[in-house]
Amino acid sequence: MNLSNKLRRSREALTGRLSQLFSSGSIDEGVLEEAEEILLGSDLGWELTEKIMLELPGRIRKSGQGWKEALAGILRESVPVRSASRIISARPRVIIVVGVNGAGKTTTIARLAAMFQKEKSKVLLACADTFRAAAAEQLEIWAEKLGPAIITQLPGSDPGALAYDAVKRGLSRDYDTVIIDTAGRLPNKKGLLAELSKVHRVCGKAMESAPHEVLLVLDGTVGQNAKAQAEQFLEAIPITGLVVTKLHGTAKGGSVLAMASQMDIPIEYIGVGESSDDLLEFELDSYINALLDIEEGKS
Ligand SMILES: Nc1nc2c(ncn2[C@@H]2O[C@H](COP(=O)(O)OP(=O)(O)OP(=O)(O)O)[C@@H](O)[C@H]2O)c(=O)[nH]1
Ligand SMILES: [Mg+2]
Repeated sequence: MNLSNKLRRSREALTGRLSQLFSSGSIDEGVLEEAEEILLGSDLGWELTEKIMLELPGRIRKSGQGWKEALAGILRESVPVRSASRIISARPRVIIVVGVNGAGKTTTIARLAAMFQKEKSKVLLACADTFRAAAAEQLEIWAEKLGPAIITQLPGSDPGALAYDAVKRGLSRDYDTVIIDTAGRLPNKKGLLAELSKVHRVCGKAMESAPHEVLLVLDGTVGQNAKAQAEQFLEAIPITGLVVTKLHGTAKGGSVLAMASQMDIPIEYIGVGESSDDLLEFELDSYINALLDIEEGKS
């Protein structure tokens, strides 16, 4: 299934409604007001929506472009392309995955493992969520299904020690990639941030250059709250990339573009469904095209 189909709900909410709105050919005040509502409803955010509302009428009138091409043009010019800083040469490449509980960390890790294994990478998973009893079990089920090795610890044990062991094992047993799952919730936020900061620090003790990446997983349906969430995690751990999940099944797919324009951190992957191959590398142009139902190559 292509990206446009995966983003069906967002595409219909945005493009379907805008098509209807602009079909009369007139762009009076009433039409513009409704267009603004539709853009905000798809979670593009105030900033981006304001910019679009300022530029869209003029572009349509002056250039004779259709609304869709005009809107795609504004989005392409307004949303910066940030490229991921992946240190793929490190061996093992150590990736810590963080995010609030339920954001999709464990699911994302399973999908990343599947993706890396397809590229012939030898993957070790580590569950540093020792707070929630079922966390290790959940990752173990994925590991069993997909094949990567896994290390876990009993609930209540030190997540830092586990991260250290994982990186050391990655080094001694020739793993290409070590992915560390972390807790999303502890009794208090301060405790969680201190724990993440420690996991980060001990990776560096086990291997000087580690961790090579820290991915923050954000639920795509939280919309405007994503930036505040990222800022909280940044207090504890230097995030290198974002993963936005659950975009399949939400009409708020515009949030990805809002995040991409508001945050300095690149969006690296998007989660668009339930199966293990539903994690895609994020590519801005393809995303805009899919959301606006523009055929690839025609933009
Ligand atoms: N539709 C959809 N569901 C997803 C996606 N990613 C995760 N989910 C679902 O979201 C729920 C939570 O995902 P987890 O991966 O367990 O989240 P987590 O961040 O590890 O949660 P904690 O371990 O509790 O902190 C599960 O039911 C997943 O199936 C996605 O891209 N699309
Ligand atoms: Mg989890």
